[in-house]
Amino acid sequence: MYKNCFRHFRVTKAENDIPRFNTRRSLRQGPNNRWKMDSSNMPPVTVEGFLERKQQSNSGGKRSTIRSWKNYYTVISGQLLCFFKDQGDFKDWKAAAAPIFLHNATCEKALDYTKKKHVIRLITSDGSEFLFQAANKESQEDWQQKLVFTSNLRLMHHFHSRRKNTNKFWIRFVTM
Ligand code: I3P
Repeated sequence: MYKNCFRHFRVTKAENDIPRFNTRRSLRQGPNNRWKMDSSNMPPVTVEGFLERKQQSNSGGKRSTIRSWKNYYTVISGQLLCFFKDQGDFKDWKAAAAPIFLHNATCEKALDYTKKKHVIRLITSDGSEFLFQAANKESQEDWQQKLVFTSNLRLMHHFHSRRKNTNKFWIRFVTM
């Protein structure tokens, strides 16, 4: 069943270029392009803190046109990597960018990227590539470890379905 769901998920992302995995109740795009999440429905947070982020490529490995570094209060919640303006917005679960689905992503230290220190490269299962800069070596280790661990987890915390007559898909979080 999970295999089937995952295939649907990949099709959606290919169609839209960016991951749009709203949860029906727990994640909605609110005013000002904010992603409003319902904390009561979100899975546990394993790491949080500020990271600089740069998107190198979109889904399918297509070069990203928005290439500047942005600072986000970044959180791993379940198998999602979520982005907030600051800690206050995180408390309200008002996300500043679409979350990244970590299942089957690859993550390594970006040793070939020499312009900044403590940079991690994340490539998602649909071929999107992101660079993340941590504040120091310890933080880089911590984030990398948790990103790798989370990416390698079986698809078990999410359930998603397609609504009739729309192209929208949802992932619902289920407690297992
Ligand atoms: C980008 C910005 C990034 C830079 C990127 C630029 O310009 O300067 O910092 O990446 O270079 O396109 P803008 O802010 O106008 O979008 P690096 O820091 O990695 O050099 P790139 O296009 O070579 O990735």
